[in-house]
Amino acid sequence: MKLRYSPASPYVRKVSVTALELGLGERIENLPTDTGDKSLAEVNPLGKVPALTTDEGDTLCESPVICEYLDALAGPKLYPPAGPARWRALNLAALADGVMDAALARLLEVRLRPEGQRSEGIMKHQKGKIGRTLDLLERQAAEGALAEGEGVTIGEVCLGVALGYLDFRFDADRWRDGRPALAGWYEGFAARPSMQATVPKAPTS
Ligand SMILES: N[C@@H](CCC(=O)N[C@@H](CS)C(=O)NCC(=O)O)C(=O)O
Repeated sequence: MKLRYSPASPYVRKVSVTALELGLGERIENLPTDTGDKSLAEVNPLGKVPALTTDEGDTLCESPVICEYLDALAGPKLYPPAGPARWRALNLAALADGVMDAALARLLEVRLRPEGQRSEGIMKHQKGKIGRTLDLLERQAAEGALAEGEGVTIGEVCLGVALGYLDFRFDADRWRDGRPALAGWYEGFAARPSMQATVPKAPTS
């Protein structure tokens, strides 16, 4: 399989962590890709990474689809069967994806607009989404609702990657302050080999 890849993208990291958790690391070739590349638009008309071309030659777009595909291929492991546990995992994944989306939107506001033209309102709006979501997850972590060890699901994978992205891009925000349970959970999750092998490298996207 071939993965359109950027080492700084949290969505790509989510796919890579998923693959490693499933023992699929060796089967995926990372193709470093600039999102402005014409060749990316040929496989994914949305022009986004990640995009995964399967051994059958089909290209899957969007990290939630790719992660579920990988789990179907080598699992099931990260997606619980139909029922409450599955909804919990998918909802956690959706919240964590929302944190990534808000963090990326905030970053792009800083990156793409010259100083003077940036919207403080948009940046505050995105920061608010992240803060409220992390407060909810702090309460869940304090209740022991976040899985560890062999019990982790796609929800925890997405959350771990989202928190790692905040460290990478918005370290100065100190998301751990006032959230000791979430910080404690993340410390354990970040030590997993799949996370250690995928630490974001270059501040380029
Ligand atoms: N919802 C998508 C988001 C992917 C995404 O936004 N990737 C960024 C890189 S972090 C990208 O390719 N941006 C280029 C663009 O939107 O044109 C997913 O989960 O895969």
